[in-house]
Amino acid sequence: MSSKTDNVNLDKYDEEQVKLMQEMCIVVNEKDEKIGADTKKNCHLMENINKGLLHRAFSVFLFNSENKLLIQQRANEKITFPGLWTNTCCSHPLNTPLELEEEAQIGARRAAQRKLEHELGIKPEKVPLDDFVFLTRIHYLAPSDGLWGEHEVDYILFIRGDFTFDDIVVNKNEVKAAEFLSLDELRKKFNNPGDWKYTPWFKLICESFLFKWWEKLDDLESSKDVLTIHKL
Ligand code: DMA
Ligand code: MN
Repeated sequence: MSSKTDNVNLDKYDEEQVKLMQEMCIVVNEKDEKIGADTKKNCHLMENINKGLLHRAFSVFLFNSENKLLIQQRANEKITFPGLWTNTCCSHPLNTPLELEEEAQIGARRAAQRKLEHELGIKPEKVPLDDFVFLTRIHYLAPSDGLWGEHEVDYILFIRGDFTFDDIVVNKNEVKAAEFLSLDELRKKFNNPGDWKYTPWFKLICESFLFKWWEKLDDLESSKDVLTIHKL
């Protein structure tokens, strides 16, 4: 598929975030089979998304030993969905041999480990690849501001451990704030958001799966659905 980019000017955006728009994402079909690769920029332009361009992504949900979920507020520097509250960490496996590897979702796990360190300073040793529990994949489309949006097959990865704020060094270019919330606290925040706004994928995942998975954190095996790609 051809995608267009040349007439989109990135001058008004944060320089570091503009550089990251050159990353190469994995372009997939609705069955999550690789059909190509394209820049992060092209993959997130609504003009291309509206023509069907779809890419692979991951969403990490990190829980501490009290079963509290680490959530983050995206930095204002982010080009897509700035300032919104969302799950622990999201990004894309890149079009590299290590992150393309599909056996046991190892590529998505490697990308998750890489971005937890980049966004939140969480050391890779603290998040071994085998500790991520792959729940399922969701396919969704969400516009950000007209120009930009998301259209992804998103690998949902849970990880549990004795995480505290001592493990976290926030990258201010990526993350504005971070908080550990219990299931009840997040439910309350959802019903009574005040000035909090949420990313569309976090809302979709909360409404469809998160709350019921969270209630069964000690039995994640029974929530796994590794074959289905849920269209939300
Ligand atoms: C993209 O997240 C992935 C999902 C699941 C929405 P992102 O915009 O935070 O990606 P990145 O951190 O690479 O900018
Ligand atoms: Mn994306």
